[in-house]
Parts: sequence; structure tokens; C-alpha cells
Amino acid sequence: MPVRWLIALLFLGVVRAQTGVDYLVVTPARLAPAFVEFGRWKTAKGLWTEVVSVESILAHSAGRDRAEKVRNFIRLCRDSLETGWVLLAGDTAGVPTRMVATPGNVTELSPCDMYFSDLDRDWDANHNNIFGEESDSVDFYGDVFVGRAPVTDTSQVRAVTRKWLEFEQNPAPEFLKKLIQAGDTGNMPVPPGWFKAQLPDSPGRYEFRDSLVSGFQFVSHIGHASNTELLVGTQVILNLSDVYALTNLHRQNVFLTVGCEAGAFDMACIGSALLEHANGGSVAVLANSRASWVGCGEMLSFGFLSRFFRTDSCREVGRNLCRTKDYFVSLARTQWHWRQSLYVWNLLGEPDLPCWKDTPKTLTVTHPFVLDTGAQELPISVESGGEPVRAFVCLWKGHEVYERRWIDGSGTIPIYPRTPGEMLVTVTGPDYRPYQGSCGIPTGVAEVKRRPEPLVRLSLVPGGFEVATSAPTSIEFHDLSGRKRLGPVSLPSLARTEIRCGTGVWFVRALLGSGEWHGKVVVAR
Ligand SMILES: [Ca+2]
Ligand SMILES: [Ca+2]
Repeated sequence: MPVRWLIALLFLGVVRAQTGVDYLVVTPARLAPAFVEFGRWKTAKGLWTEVVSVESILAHSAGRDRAEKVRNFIRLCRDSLETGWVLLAGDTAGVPTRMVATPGNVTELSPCDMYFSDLDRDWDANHNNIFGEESDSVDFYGDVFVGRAPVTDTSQVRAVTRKWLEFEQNPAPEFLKKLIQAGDTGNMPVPPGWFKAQLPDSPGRYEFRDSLVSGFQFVSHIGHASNTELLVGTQVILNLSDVYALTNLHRQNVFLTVGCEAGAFDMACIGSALLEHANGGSVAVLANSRASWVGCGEMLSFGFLSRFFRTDSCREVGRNLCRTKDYFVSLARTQWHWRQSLYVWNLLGEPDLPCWKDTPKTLTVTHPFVLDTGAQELPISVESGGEPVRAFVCLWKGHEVYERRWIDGSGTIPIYPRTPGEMLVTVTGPDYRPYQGSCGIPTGVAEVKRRPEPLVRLSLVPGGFEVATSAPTSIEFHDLSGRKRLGPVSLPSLARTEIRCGTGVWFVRALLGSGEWHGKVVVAR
């Protein structure tokens, strides 16, 4: 890793001990505070989230222009911090996009956020500063899941984040198992128990608007469009003023359209309006930023929905979009109209938003509500309707405790809270409303000496980091180049050892009896 990158990373304050940064929110500094609550939710459920300002990236990241600087930063985070999710939280003036070559049209370029998802090479292999040409060796396979919220002010941030949180945490149940199709949509099969509506061939504007207000989780539009109108045949079914009149506040949808320019997020467009409208509209919009190609767009839209219905591995809109495009990579590499169609179909929304396959059920979670400090195991059980549930548990207390894992009905999770305070307990599972609870760690409790399992914890201290162990351990640590910088050093049980190492990324290896433990720590100035 070049030194300048390391310095940039450290300067940005992306500092995480033990684990990396799962989810990046890239946003103008003036909007960053408005994303804090959203970031806290994502971290609480198990995706450690950092909100990073565009200004700091542009000031410290290398690249030939703004878009390349942001992409290089995302790539650095993917490589060194295992980042998998990116929300580009701003309009194109605030958070750059990449304008890519439009096949068959030498004068027009198309906004393309897929540039921030496929991180291989530089998308300009022939070095002419025109990106995404046939001769530019684009890989096309997505490496991180990306979405954009083209927000311009904090009121829009509040509107979209409130919509996302409600949809993920507590949606109205009655509208979820519903799909409405507008236009020549083919015969999309839906699972048993789902309701599928088809808009007539010659619908009126108000008919479609009323349908959206009544509530459908998925809306699929196949037809022409401009940035301000959607059509079926030659009939307008939705325009911008219709969007602003939507009142489906608690029945938000995931809106797919193949119409050209409906998702032109570098200008006023239907897609942005649906996402940002505070009293209704959509939680996610999949739409074209410029002209798409008849046939390709339909297959992408069909592929997205059928992948969601057929599999259990693509519930999140960003993951589904990425996998749907991956399926067509061989076509995109050889056929220009496929390349164009992949470039322009972008996600307006947050990539980790999970869609619902069934009516939400409630989790019953049992765990202690009061803990001592010290190394211990937290027993936890999860059931619904009296049956054990496989669920994802995340325990979070500042930088002291961050433990995440799937459990099958019940289990114990090793933790090492060192100070009094509150530890959040969040439990999620597909088609369950998340459980959000906590454990209190009162003041005045002596540190417990229970040692159920050897534990190693890394935490940051000024000028270095601290290694804490719950059992006799031998540790060593290495720098980025793999050079050993210390050790092996033997530590007794419950030892805390400060390592003064200076800024950098350090890899720690601990020998625990016959086992090994590996960790990573990023130390900033
Ligand atoms: Ca080029
Ligand atoms: Ca790739």
C-alpha cells in the first residue's frame, strides 16, 4: 500500500481496531451529521459504518479527478478494511459520479455509479480520459455494493433515512407481498401468497398514482420515459407532480423502471423524486441515468425480481443489483448495447436495504440485562412463536465490544466489556422485525475473573494500541510489509500490554495453547 494512501486513510479518522469498516457513507461534510443516526443503526445491526466527508477524501486521496479520488479511496477501504457496502450520499455536485462513454453516441456521456462498484483497473485502459470504452478493459463484476441518495440538503437526508429505517425495522405488513406491473412486463412469476396486479394497457395517470398510494412493495415499469415522465405506450402514467402528490408514507415501494433517463440523477428526475419525497414514494429506485436498450433493460429488471423471489441470498437491493449485473457480464464485454444498459441502470437508495418475502414476524430474545465488566460469555436465545430461530446477533459497546455472529436458536457469545455503560443487543433475521435491546453494566462492580475461553482484545491508546488477554498468551506483531516488529512476547492471564508502535496498520498474531488468533489494528495520529 503506498504511504500516501495510508496517510490519507489515517487522516480521515477511519480508525477501527479488530475489525474493519463494513459500510461507508460518503457525503459532503455539511450533510454528515444528518447520517449519524442511520450509521448507528447499521453498526448496531452488524455492519460497522463510518460516515466520511467527500472533502476529506478529495484533500488526501490521489487520482486524476474527483471521481477517481473517491473510487481510489473506496478501493483502499475495500482492500485494507474489508469494506463491502458504499452509500454515495449526495447529488453529483456533492459526491461525484463517473461519466462514461455512451456506445453509439460519441458526444454524450452517461452518469455511471457502477464505476464505484467494479474496482478493478481504472476503467481507462487506453489512457484517453474517456472511461468505459470497449477498449478500456472494464471488468464489470461488482466488488462492493453501491447505491446513491442524490440528496442536497439535510431535510432530504432526514426524509430518506427515516423511510429506510421504517422499511427495514417496522414496515406496515399488509402491502409487502404485493407486486404491481405497468406496461408489457411479461409473466413475472410470484411466490404463493403474493398478489400481482397488472395496470391496464391504457391506464390513466390517477389510476397508477392511486395504486402506488394503496401500497405495493415492488413496482415494475416497462415502457418509455424521460427524466420527468413515465409512459405506458404513448400514455403518461406518472410525472413529477404526481410523485410529489403521493401519500404512501408507511407503504413505501422498491421501484424498477427500464425507461430512459427516469434515473438521470445528475438532474431533476423521477427516480430522485420518488426516493426523496418525504410523504411517500420509494425506498429504492432502479432506473436508467440515460438511454437504455430495449430488451436489455427488461432482462435486467426481470432478473432482479426473479433473483429475489427464487433465492434467499439477494434480499438487499444493492447486492441483488450487483449479482443481477454480474449475470450479464459476458454479454456486456462483447455487445455494446449490453454494456450501455449495465452502465446506466443505477440504484437510487441505500445498498443494504433488505426486501421482505413474507409478513414480518416478531422475535422473542432472552439475555441477561445486567452484566459485570470483564471477560465472560453472554447467553442468548432467540425464538418466534415458541420455535427457535436462526438469527444474526450483534453486541456493541463503543470500541470495547463488537461481536457479531449467527446463532441457531441459542448460544453464548464471548465478550470483554471493560467499563460500565450500556451494551446494545441487536438481533436480525430474514422476515423478522429486528430486536433492539441492551445490557446494562453498572458502575462499582469489580472486574470479574471468570475466564471461560481465551480472549484477545485490541484497543487503541494514544500512540499505539493495547493488547488484553484472558489467558496466558504469546503475541507478536507485524507491519504492513509482513516484517515482524515485536515478539513473540509472553503475556500472563488478564494482562494488558500497551504497544507503542506509531501510526500504521499492524497485524497481531497471538498463540493460545494449540490455537492461533489474528487481528488487525489501524493506529492514527
Ligand atoms: Ca478510454
Ligand atoms: Ca470487478
